[in-house]
Amino acid sequence: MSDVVDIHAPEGAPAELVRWVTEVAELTKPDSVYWVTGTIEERDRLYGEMVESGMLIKLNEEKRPGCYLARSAPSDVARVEARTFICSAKEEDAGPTNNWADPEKMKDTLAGLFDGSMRGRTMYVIPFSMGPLGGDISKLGIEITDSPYVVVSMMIMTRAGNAALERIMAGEYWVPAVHSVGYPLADDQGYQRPDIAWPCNEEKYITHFPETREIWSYGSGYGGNALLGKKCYALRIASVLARDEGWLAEHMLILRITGPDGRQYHLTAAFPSACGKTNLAMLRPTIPGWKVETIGDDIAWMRPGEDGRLYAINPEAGFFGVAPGTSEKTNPTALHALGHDTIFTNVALTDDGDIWWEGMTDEPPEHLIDWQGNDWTPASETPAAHPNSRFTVRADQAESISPAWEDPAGVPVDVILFGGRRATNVPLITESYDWEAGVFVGATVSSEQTAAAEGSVGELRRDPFAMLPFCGYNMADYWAHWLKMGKVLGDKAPRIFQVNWFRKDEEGHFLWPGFGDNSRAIEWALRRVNGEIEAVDSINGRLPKLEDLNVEGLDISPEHLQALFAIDPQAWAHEADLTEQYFKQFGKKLPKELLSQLSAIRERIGQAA
Ligand code: O2Y
Ligand code: MN
Repeated sequence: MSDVVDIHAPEGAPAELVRWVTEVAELTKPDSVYWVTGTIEERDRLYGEMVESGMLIKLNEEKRPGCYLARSAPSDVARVEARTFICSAKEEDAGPTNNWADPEKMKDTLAGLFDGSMRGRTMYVIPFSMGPLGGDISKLGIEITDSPYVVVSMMIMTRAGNAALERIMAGEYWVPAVHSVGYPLADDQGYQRPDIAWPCNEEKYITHFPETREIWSYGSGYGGNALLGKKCYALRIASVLARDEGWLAEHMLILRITGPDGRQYHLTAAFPSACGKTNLAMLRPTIPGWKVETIGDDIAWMRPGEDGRLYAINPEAGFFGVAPGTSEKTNPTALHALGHDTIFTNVALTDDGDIWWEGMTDEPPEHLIDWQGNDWTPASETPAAHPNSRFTVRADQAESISPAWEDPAGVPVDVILFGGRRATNVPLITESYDWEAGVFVGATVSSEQTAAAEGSVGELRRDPFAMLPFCGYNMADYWAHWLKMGKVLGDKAPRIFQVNWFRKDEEGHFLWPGFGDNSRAIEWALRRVNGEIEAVDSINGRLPKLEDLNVEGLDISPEHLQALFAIDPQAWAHEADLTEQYFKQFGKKLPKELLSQLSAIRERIGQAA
């Protein structure tokens, strides 16, 4: 069998691009190479081919026009952090919070795995832009993949196709990313096997090379492992680019908020998984006169503008959101966005060709086909939809999308929020004293573990800047970069706040209703930015005077309100000890400013005790 593949390079393709695609094709040995152009006809042809092959199920065209359901292999249902590697030349540049692998050894391992990995398949070449095409903050990439599901998903999640290729042809910088599901349809002897609905490999490697700015992903067809524009590029590789070029690549949603007086504010917010980030990105405020629009739900790229302020873009073009729990009550905006042209992965199928997941309705349907293709009834012991089942949908299908969401210049950021899931200690909202204190909050943000599978229940799981699995270099160097950015921005820097929607009373009930009422805490932050109100100094920042938090129309007792903001110096002394311990792993790289912040907190604890 011949291993020579015609790569069908488009006319005018730069030599470097032709060489790279040729090298990947010679290694992976696909049957054919196809360059993705990004047209609707191309997308629909791919959908048709995937329905034909059994990889997608077409949903009821009357109920959900243009929608499809994919069911993954049970072993390929989420990002695989344990198989995610930062392959920097020096181990210390990956740092203690990343899996490090020697780049040369990893390249050898990958060469073995990718050798012939696309036999019998089409190799797709997807040029894409992260961020509006041609924008100052945007960047280009090319993903090579053997998965048509990845192609149609990248068409939703990025600006993919000829417009991006033209910019690459014109000589703009681009990041190379190679992906294979690792399920060739023939071996080196030419023996063939049939394809399956969700090809993947038990062995998985999600690898990043920060020095050469490359991504290689093997063995998974799912989400963040395979749609390489998202976590791999827009966070892990982009965080390295941002460090070197003086900007920020962050795991943050972006909102535009308009007050009753018409003034517009922009807010970015970092939250660890399972803290309601998508719901906040599509917030419907319960306080009259305020309007919230979505600019991004997951990632923000932020760069100082000519006026010295920090400008943010959403590098993505779509949402890859968790389906379970999305309902008319929790997030009507998301639910409405999913009415058409959406790919659903691992949700349940109704008898009339529609979709369902836990939490979508109060009562489940009487019969479903579950995410693994089995009959399901309310008596079944397993969930109908996988807990990490997803929707992939264009961002502009959300009715909350802001007219500014594709502004290539980005939006000027007024406020940065850091949130965790804390039952105790952390107040509903706290304003950091200054940028450095805010960086300390971002660096130490944590959630109490709720499931035994995550470790000891109640123990703090740190997720600094919600970047733990996404920072492409040493976390302590990343904090130093944030501190440096604070110096660059000076008095034009956004104000930093910490929020916690999850504080509980002694009986374990949530003290705060959350969802749309989170707008009340945000309103307080914006009034602070506006200089309208005073705040009260406390151990870890400034707290609202209770009369300044708008609780009109909210059923919350004065005791609960007090409890939401209660600060126990003893508990904070314990937190400070835990922080000191946590910082130790970063050794000499830990910025001294963070130790000074810890001392300042201890001093304030001493004064409060
Ligand atoms: O499991 C996956 O592959 C998806 S993870 C994900 C998807 C969208 C937005 N954020 C995340 C995340 O893990 O932060
Ligand atoms: Mn995320």
